Amino acid sequence: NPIYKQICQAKSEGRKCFALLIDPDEVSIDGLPALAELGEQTNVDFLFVGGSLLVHNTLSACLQQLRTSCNLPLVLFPGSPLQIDDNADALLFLSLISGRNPELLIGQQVISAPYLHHADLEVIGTGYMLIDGGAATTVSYMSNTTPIPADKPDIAMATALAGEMLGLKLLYMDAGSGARYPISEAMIRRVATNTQIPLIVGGGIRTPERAFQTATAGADVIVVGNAIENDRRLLRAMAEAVHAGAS
Ligand code: 1GP
Repeated sequence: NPIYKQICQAKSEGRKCFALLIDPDEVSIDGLPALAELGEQTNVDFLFVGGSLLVHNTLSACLQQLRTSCNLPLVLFPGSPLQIDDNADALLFLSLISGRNPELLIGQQVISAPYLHHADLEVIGTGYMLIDGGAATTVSYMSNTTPIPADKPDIAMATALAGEMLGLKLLYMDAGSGARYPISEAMIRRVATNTQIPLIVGGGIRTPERAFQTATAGADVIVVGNAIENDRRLLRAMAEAVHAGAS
């Protein structure tokens, strides 16, 4: 079942999805089978895989290890066009619509499109929006863009609407990995109530309560990375909180 269809189906049934973000730089390959197994036991919906740099060049090994250890859908969340690998099921084809850096709006997509054309991957066009998370996180440095101010829900809403009108299939609002403040409920609600396509939200979500609030404010897919890297025991409560959410 294609990933995009799964996300849309869950949305139409009012079911919230939980995505665990795995940064290949932050995990040991040997530890992945246990994490994947725990992910299945706790009803994680998707494994997102990607990172800003991939300094250890372990993306392929990481995906292969996950593939052999579990049946969870593997979705690439690429930090660069070098992170294309058809050991995954799908790829979020990101355009950084919150920024004004043409390379990340269309330039890198032009470079990667011919490769993706021949790759065995479901490609999902995604409007990626960086929201200020209160710290100069890696992603705003790497992208050379200014994030949307956290207290300007109307800018987020207008940006999301533009992405939807351009025909993008998903929206991903990200406060950046390890953000000090996750995205406010007010901003999520403003975007969710004004758009129809599925909304992914992540960045700085550290507690099950926050995950629940994020879902209830209108996010369809809630992404958590750091908090689980720091404490795997949080995974069950996080996934349960997301699945209990409704909007
Ligand atoms: C980052 O949205 C993801 O791109 C997840 O962020 O690692 O802070 O959970 P965290």
